[in-house]
Amino acid sequence: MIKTTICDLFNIEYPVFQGGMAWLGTAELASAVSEGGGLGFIGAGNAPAEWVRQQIQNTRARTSRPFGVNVMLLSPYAKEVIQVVLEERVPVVATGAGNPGSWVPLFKERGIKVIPVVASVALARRLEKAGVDALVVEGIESGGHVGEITTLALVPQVVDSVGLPIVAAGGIGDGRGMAAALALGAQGVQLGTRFICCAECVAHPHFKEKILNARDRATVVTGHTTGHPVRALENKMTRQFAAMEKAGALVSELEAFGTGKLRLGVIEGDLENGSLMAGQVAGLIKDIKPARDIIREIVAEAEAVIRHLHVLGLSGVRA
Ligand code: TUI
Repeated sequence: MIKTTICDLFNIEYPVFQGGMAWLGTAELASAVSEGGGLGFIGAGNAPAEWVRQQIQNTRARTSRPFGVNVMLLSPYAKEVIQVVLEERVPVVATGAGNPGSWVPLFKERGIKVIPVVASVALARRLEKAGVDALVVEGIESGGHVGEITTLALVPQVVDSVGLPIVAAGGIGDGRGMAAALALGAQGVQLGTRFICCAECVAHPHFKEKILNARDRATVVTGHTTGHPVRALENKMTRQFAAMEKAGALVSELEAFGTGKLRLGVIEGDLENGSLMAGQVAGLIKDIKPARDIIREIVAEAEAVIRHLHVLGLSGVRA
């Protein structure tokens, strides 16, 4: 079985993380992934701090294994969510959509592991100096808020720029993707879209089905004019958003239009009017199964790929 420094650092069996998805990274999913030997994350998204506390307590009731909370730094509740993470002494904190640098000492003082998500070498370098434990390096293939660089190009550039363990994210949906990430110098992978299609995920069944039926070009990125581009499955909502942007809508108008749309899509299952954030690997996903089986299958497939490359004398894996 693939073991890397990520397993030792986070006290987990397999170096497979679940992305902390807003609305979907609940106690059900996070505990299932952690129980399956990976690292599950509660996705704080724009949720109030007390919702996050409840999810932390529910996760603890379901698993004694390590888990994390992903703090979305654009959230109006980010400060209060961080307070809850500190009070509850969650084992791991991840962050998205911003620079968590000033918070790092507070987490470290309480023995909380810090693994921010970055989409650039510059932020990776800054956060290494701030004392984080590891980095999730996320490419533009991912769902939700995206950077500008592909995983294939970004991961090796960050690997060459910092001395921290790296978890690759964006565009990884199976064991071939995991093997590729390890070949680029990452020591682990984070998957979001693949875990939407797992039995324990609270996503609406119609949303899961839409992912199963998706093709390679099913997603689009909107929101460049807001400064916060977002990848989602193309639908009426993304077409309306794009039309508003083209017509020169104000950021405040776009934000007002977007409010509540993620829940409408992924929880209520309104496939036309809701936002269906998902990554480019949507077209790769063909079944729904328990998180434990997804993790085992990905790791076993990655091992088979790496063995095959060794047989061919082609392996460049630095695990
Ligand atoms: O954060 C994510 N993915 C997300 S957050 C989210 S909720 C949301 N909804 C609407 C609009 C925006 C967000 C849905 N999906 N991934 C991690 C990630 N972080 N990707 C890119 C970044 C990032 C981008 C710029 C991190 C830092 C950054 O710059 C910070 C700085 O100060 O340099």
